[in-house]
Amino acid sequence: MKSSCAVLFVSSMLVVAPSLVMAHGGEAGAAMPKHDMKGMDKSHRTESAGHAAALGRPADVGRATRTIEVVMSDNMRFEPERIDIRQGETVRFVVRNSGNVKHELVLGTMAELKKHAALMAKFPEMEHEDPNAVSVEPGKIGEFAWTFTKSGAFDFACLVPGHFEAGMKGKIRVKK
Ligand SMILES: [Cu+2]
Repeated sequence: MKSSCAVLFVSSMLVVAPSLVMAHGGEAGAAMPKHDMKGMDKSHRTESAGHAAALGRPADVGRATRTIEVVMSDNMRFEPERIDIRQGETVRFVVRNSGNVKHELVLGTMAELKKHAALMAKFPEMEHEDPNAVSVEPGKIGEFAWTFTKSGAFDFACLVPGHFEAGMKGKIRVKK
């Protein structure tokens, strides 16, 4: 109860803050960087929903027809690096971080992942809340489910700054 009140308070502050800034023209300069960052994050999220469309759609873990375990390690590799999926399958990804630093698994196309990695380099603190991604702390397990509605070759990667560049990526093949 207490925490949901806090969340409500914070989100209403976020809604109110920009109009306060507008009202006090003199403060607009100081508030600008934060406002820009918010706009940035928002457009980034919209874009991520676009990633989702290229591969399929988010699903409830409980509706998964198949579970795939993926291990992420500090040698900047996913195990397995190649995943074969049949079109229409709903997959529950159980993602374990066996390393000592945070890793994440983000589904997308290579072009989108590269663009996203560049954004992460600029905003290292950016957290993923997107349904096509999971961030996992060291020693922990995260999961999400995804329905692969389209056939084709797709990709996944860890977009923690430097990891993608070090080769932390894998391939997904969705067969008809
Ligand atoms: Cu990583």
